[in-house]
Amino acid sequence: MRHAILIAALLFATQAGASEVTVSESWARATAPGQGSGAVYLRIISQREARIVAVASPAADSAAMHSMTHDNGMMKMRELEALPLPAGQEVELGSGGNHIMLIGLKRPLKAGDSVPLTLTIQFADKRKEKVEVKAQVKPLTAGNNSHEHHHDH
Ligand SMILES: [Cu+2]
Repeated sequence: MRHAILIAALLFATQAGASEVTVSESWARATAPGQGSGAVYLRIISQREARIVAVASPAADSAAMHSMTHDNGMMKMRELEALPLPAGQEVELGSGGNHIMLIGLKRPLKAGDSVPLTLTIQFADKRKEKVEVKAQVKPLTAGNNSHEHHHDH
């Protein structure tokens, strides 16, 4: 059933021209044993003005968008209600900045696995679209090593 809906959505997207939302370079960093949360990074571009309003993953109890700022050498993460996607402009959820946090991982993220993720996109006309993403898990040493996550939940 879910597949039928997905195929219908894809056919519609093809008829409409091209998919309006494109995700690329999605990846997650492998987690250390005992680490309860993980971060996912990706690049996303929407042809029309939109916002990411929700994220979800079957790999974790919950998922959220976070922003990260450095304040006097202290790293602070804040949950984002929504992430704006200006029309035609690539937005990066990257290490060192905004990211998607998986909280309460059901099992550790292992290099070579992939993490399924659903992004809920809302366009300016209030119409919503779900975008399925499969983030590749890369070794712990990938990306910016100084980006450590300390979540106390
Ligand atoms: Cu975070």
